[in-house]
Amino acid sequence: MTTTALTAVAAVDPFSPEVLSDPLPFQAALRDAGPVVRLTRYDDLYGMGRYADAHAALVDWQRFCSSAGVGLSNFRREAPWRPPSLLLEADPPHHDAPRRVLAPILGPRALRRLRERWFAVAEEHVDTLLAGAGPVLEVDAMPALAEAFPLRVFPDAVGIPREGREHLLPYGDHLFNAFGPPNDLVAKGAPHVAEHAGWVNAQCAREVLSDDGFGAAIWAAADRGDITHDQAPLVVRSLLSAGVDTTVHGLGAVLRAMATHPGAWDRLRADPRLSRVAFEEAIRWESPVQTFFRTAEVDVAIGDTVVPEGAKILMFLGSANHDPRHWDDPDAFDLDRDPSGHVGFGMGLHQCVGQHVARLEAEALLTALAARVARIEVAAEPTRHLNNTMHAFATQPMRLHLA
Ligand code: HEM
Ligand code: OVM
Repeated sequence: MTTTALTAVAAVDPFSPEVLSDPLPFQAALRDAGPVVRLTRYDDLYGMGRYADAHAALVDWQRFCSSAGVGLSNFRREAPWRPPSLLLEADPPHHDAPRRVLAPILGPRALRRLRERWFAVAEEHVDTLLAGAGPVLEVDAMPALAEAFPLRVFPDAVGIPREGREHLLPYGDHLFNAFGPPNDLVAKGAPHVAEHAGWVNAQCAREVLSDDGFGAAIWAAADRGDITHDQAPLVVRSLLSAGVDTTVHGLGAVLRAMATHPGAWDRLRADPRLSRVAFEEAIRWESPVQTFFRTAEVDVAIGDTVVPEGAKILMFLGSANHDPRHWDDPDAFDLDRDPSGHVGFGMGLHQCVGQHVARLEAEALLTALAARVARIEVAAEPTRHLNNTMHAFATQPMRLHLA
């Protein structure tokens, strides 16, 4: 790459509306510019867009730490906007106990108890949506499916009351914006943060939570001494922070894939077990969580560049998931590829602890749709919901052709 081309890539704002709405061209240029690039729009910021280098950094928590925050703001210099997460924004040894508590609560064994219920709710949800429709139902799949289904099952599984659940999506939207720079997206959310955060924080108290959900299991771990009683509400907060918007846009991604790949939908209908690999490939393809930052704990040499101690490094998960150095035809959604090893759920110590929850939601919803919907057709081009971290849809008008 020429020096001018490199300078041009380095000067791009990865959080500009242009890049957020269509990230692939910038990410391709970023990968071609080298294993690590200083992003000159921000002070002391570097970016990694290639699979091999982003993967290596994600598993190297000693040199690429999370406790200075996984957003642009460096918690060692600036006060965080909310008390840091005990999982996402912590390094070992502090990270270990909360992670050891949460992992089995959200693990495959524990989720077996929810499986039947979530499948039944998904069937009922799809039946209700299709009831009274003619042979074709035109809907916006974002509110009708991608938002409605997780908002029905997930808060119930955590054990929070019905009242006030409308705070969950805007809270998550602001949280994911706040990992980025203090741009217009953050300013737009700021006036309402206190209200949303106040409600979310209040739901983390033991008295508010049902006695049979993920929340109660976290408090029970505190009673056993696995975490302290002071830590319990913050661990519950992690579920309410990370568990809603992510799955909404993960489901949005797989619905987009099915609408634009009718052959894949035919195969999934014939064998709903394919919903698992379809969702995984959709997470790679769309990468609903596009980026997270790390902070250099020491000077780190990568190729010809030294990332100085204290600098922030932006990990482009979506770019790594589209790196042709690692994937064949990476921009294609392909049900026949093996998407494992994608970094859409992160990699290493902080790899998504809620990934089994997300997969079960997707499996339940896709299986229910497969039973009733013969074809999913794009009715109009989707519109994007811009967020500093999330690759998200605002609307996806679709026509569901009943089976
Ligand atoms: C961590 C993505 C669903 C809870 C992460 C990370 C990513 C991610 C990329 C790694 C962050 C890092 O390395 O700094 C996603 C996506 C989801 C999803 C794409 C849906 C498609 C969920 C759900 C929950 C959840 C449903 C809760 C039930 C968490 C928590 C962490 C995390 C608590 C922090 C783990 C740690 O630091 O040890 N997620 N997530 N996520 N996720 Fe998810
Ligand atoms: C947390 C948290 C918040 C946002 C995202 C996330 C994707 C975790 O509070 O622990 O992981």
